[in-house]
Amino acid sequence: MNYNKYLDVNPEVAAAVAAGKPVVALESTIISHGMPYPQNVETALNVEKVIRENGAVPATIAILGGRLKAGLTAEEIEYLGKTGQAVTKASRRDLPVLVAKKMDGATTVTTTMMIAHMAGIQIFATGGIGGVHRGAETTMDISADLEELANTPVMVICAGAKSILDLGLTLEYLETHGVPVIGYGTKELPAFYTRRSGFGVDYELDSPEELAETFHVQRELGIKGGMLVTNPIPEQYAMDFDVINKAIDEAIADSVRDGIHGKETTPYLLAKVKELTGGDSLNSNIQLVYNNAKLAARTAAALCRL
Ligand code: PSU
Ligand code: MN
Repeated sequence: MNYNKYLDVNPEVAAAVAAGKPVVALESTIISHGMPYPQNVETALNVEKVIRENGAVPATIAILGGRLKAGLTAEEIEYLGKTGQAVTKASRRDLPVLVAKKMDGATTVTTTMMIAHMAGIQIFATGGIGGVHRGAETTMDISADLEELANTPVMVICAGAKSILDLGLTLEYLETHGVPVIGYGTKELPAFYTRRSGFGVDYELDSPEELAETFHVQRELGIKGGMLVTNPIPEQYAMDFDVINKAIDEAIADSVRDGIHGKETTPYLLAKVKELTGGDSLNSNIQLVYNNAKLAARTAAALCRL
């Protein structure tokens, strides 16, 4: 396979893609910015294990020394986890400078989709996506993740979006840009920590085979763009709706008071919510990522059978 000159695909991942075997992409902002050390590294390594146990090859994605990497070593994951917030959070607009200047970057949903696509990977598992922020009607803060979903043919399996965002406007944006939003075993958009949000999704699908077939048809129809699969957190790890929403409201009030904006907003809100809810939210976060990894591996396997 002739890869882009700035891309390094780890040999195991390259061999699997070439042989038409299942591969699942994973992002690295969740490691550097989404969780504290050392739980971030432990989780990232376990997610890879879950993917292997479910029949696929994991490809954690990042930018290291200006190289786009699809598939990291355990040492590279440890490095990203330990360096934490000091690694640049890399969205689409950051790539040219990071690569030209041979810098490191933790990939968001946006850049993970981009690099996965460059490496020939179609399925990507994560925790939550970015979206339209509350107050976006004046701040215009809309995550580049939504635009990437509109343009790049990768299926993103997540646990919905946190209600740090305006979930209603996020769904409107995805609708305008033609992104299918699928509920896995549900007709309601999950809100990351909780199985419910009060907002409906377009379609419910109930098996990895149905997800794979739908994505396959999207490709065969020649429709550009990705697909968003929202997989509710397992019941036993879900948080109390009122507890989590109170913490989120408080985190948003603090961010307004502290004048937080731009790419800092999401990491700031995530850290505040974690602080306000103690270890509970971290454990929920870890468990929902494992749950998404399992579904992604099975969907990747089903896609390979088509
Ligand atoms: N939402 C979460 N957890 C995360 C992120 C978002 O619940 O870790 C990360 C993801 O990497 C996502 C990025 O792609 O934040 C979105 O950032 P922004 O809103 O600045 O586009
Ligand atoms: Mn933003």
